[in-house]
This record gives sequence, structure tokens and C-alpha cells, in this order.
Amino acid sequence: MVSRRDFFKGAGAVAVSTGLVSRAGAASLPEAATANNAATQAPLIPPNGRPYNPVVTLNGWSLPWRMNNGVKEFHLVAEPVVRELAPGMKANLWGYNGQSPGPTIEVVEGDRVRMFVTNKLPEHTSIHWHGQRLPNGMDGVTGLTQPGIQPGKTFVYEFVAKRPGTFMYHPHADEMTQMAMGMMGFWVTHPKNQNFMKVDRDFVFLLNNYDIDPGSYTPKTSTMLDFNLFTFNSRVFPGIDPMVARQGDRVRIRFGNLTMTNHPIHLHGHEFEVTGTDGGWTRPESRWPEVTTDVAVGQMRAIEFDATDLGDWAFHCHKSHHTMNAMGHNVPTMIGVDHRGVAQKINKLIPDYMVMGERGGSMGDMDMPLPDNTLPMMSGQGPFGGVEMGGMFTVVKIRKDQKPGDYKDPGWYKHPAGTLAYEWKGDMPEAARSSSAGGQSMPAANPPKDVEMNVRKPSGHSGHD
Ligand SMILES: [Cu+2]
Repeated sequence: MVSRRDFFKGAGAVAVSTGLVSRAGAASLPEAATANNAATQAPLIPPNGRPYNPVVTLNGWSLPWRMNNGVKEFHLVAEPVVRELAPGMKANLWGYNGQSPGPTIEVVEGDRVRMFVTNKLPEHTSIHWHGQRLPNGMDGVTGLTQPGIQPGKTFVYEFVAKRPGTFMYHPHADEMTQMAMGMMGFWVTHPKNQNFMKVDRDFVFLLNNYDIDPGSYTPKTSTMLDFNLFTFNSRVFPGIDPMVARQGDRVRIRFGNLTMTNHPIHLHGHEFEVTGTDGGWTRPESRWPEVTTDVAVGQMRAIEFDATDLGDWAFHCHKSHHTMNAMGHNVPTMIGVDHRGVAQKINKLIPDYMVMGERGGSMGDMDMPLPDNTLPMMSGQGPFGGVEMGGMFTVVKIRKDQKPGDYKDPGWYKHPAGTLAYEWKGDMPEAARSSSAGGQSMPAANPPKDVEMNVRKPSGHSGHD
């Protein structure tokens, strides 16, 4: 198989693509390109067909195609994959063409598209083209519009990509298992008019979740809500690449939610507008500015903003447990508990025992012994120490000198003098108190017993007259 790396190097996309056609022949399957790592790949410049402005898939890639008598042919292979969730942890997932999520499919409004889907899983599958307008029989719902694709078999889907916009693909067969194992991918149908809502950077990724016990590799597939790893494109922080832009760029970020809960996605330092949903582009008069947008299960959102302000701006889900990895979800509260002495006693029984979080528990810096193949619950080193994040967290890096088309990580932002929060080293003034201060401003509900109280119950209404 042609690896993604091979695809980009050497002769380039055009030569390889035509090579595939002549070698394989029009009557046979298109070669299925595969990716062998989780790095963000350079945008796929279309070697043929209608021109478009390609997207960048966060920690992912776009699938090359072949043209066959004017039809764009893609080959997806559903198969078990090993996905690195972040350095230090790999997961046994199911995906497409070597990775989970599968590669992004990019086509142009009006393209006739033929999708070959080969099943290398141990059970039947299908692909539903989430959000597309297509003939009913191409909708990919096992049992309803087609029989399942049995192991070893290949099915062909064919339709015209009618509506430009943001889409996903995923199985509609044993969904609970197959989605919990990571089977999903992004799909972008570009507008025919290249200048329609043109942006300088267009990032895409899927929101997914997994339940992988610390020390193990394979997700638990029967979990309904209690997932312990929340991912952007099957990666967790600090394994998620930054999204890089040049100051002044118009930036679009598109995300689709195939987890089992909603995610309020939050950008620091800039306001954005939701310019697209799963149903298409939003009308300009329907948009409003915000800094957080909630995306429900099964939904897609495209947000856009002007990258006006230099810096390293956090971009994350605002549910705090979704920026935390597997170890953090069932830790008891220890704030206010003084364990001095207790730990030593327990240590006699359990040598590794460690007290967590009695002063608020900044656990990002804690060097806790972990089972194999397990990530710290919060980690990531920034220029000022531990970032104390995990899961659905990354950084939008805006730089003055980032060249158009350059997506390389420029390193940490260097803050100009006078623009950085700093420690106060002068005198601490007495905290001001109001003159009635002395405790609570409201009377206690249960006064202490040693206060003498005379309580007189009103005997009737007459006493007030
Ligand atoms: Cu979330």
C-alpha cells in the first residue's frame, strides 16, 4: 500500500495519482492510501479535478483519489488500527486506512463521487455519509438501505456531492461498538466558487471519546456516558498539534461531535461566529459573536474569526473533566483535610500511598507512578511550567511572521515587555471590611446554644393592632 509519507515525497501527488490509475486499471479498485502516524499532514493540494482551497486535518490527513472518466474514486478500508493518543499511550482502535479517525474526504460541489469501502473488521459494517443529500440507497444504514458489508467484502457507494459544507462519515452498523472503537471521519464538500467564504486557514477535526482503563489498550465498548478520554481526532493534550495562523488571517475551525455528550468549545482572546452547521452555511444575519459554542452529539460547527492578536491562545472544551485524562475522574475531594501523620501511617501498610490534593491539588506537577500505557490525568509543559490539562485542549498560535501555508509549530510565544502577568512583591495592605463586619452578614440559621433567646410566639392577630 502507498503510505501517506510516500505519497507526498518524490514525484508528488500528480504523478502518483495517475500512476495508480494506469497500474490498477479503471475496472479495479483504487489503491487505498494509508497513514502510519498521527502527525498533522500538509494540506492536500488537488492534483486534478475542480480546484479548491484544501483544509488541514488536526493530527490527520486527507485521502488522495483517482479520477476515472470524470468520477472521483476513493477507497476506504475499515480495519483495526493502533492509534497513538499522545506520546506515551497507544490504543487499539478500529478506523480507516491506518488511523482513527479515518482520512478526511475533500470533494467539490457537483463532483460525482464513488466510494469503495472494504471491510477488514471481524464483523459487518457500513458507512453512513452524515449530512449528505444522496439517493436513499446510498445512505449506508445497515438493514434499512443495504445489507451489512461482511468481513472481506467491498461495497461501492456513488452519488453527486450536491451541497457544499461540512460533513462526517461513520458506520451505521453495530454503532455502539464501532463508534466507541473510533470509526469515523471528516468530509468537506468545497464550494464550486473558490472565492465563496474564502478563508486563509481552514482546520477540521472530530470530537471523540473513549473509555480505556488505565494500563490497558482497548476501549470498553459498552460504556454509555462514563468515558475517561476526551479527544480531538483521537488525540489528547499534549498530543494535539497547535493550530497555527498568521496575524490578520481569517481562520475557520470546523468540528463534528461523535462523542456521547455535548462539548462547549471555547477560544481565548478572540470572538468568533458560527458560520456553518451540519445543515450548511449560516446566513450572515443569523450570526452572533461568542467565545464558546456548544456542539451537541451528531452536530457539526464551523466557526470563523480574524486572528488579530498575537499569542498562544488556549482552545478547549469548557467541561473541566474533558480536559483531563483517565486517572482524574474519581478522585475524592481532600480540600481542607489535614492528613499530616495519616499518610505516614498508611505508608506502613501501602508503601506507594500518596495524598492527593489537600490544598486544592494542583496535580499537573505531581509525578505519580502510572500503570503502563497510561497518560497523566493533566500534563503538558508550557514555557511557565505545567499546563495541567489533558483531553480536549490545544493552542491557537498566532504569529506575525508565520508564512501563508506554513503550519509548522513556531514554538512558544515571546511576550513583549510589560504584557505579562507578574507577581506583586510590595506590601500587602489590610483587606478592607465593611463597618458591620464581624462575621456573616446574615444571621445564622441555628444560633449557638449558649445564647439566651426569648422567643414569643404571636398568639393571634389582635396583638398587632
Ligand atoms: Cu467536552
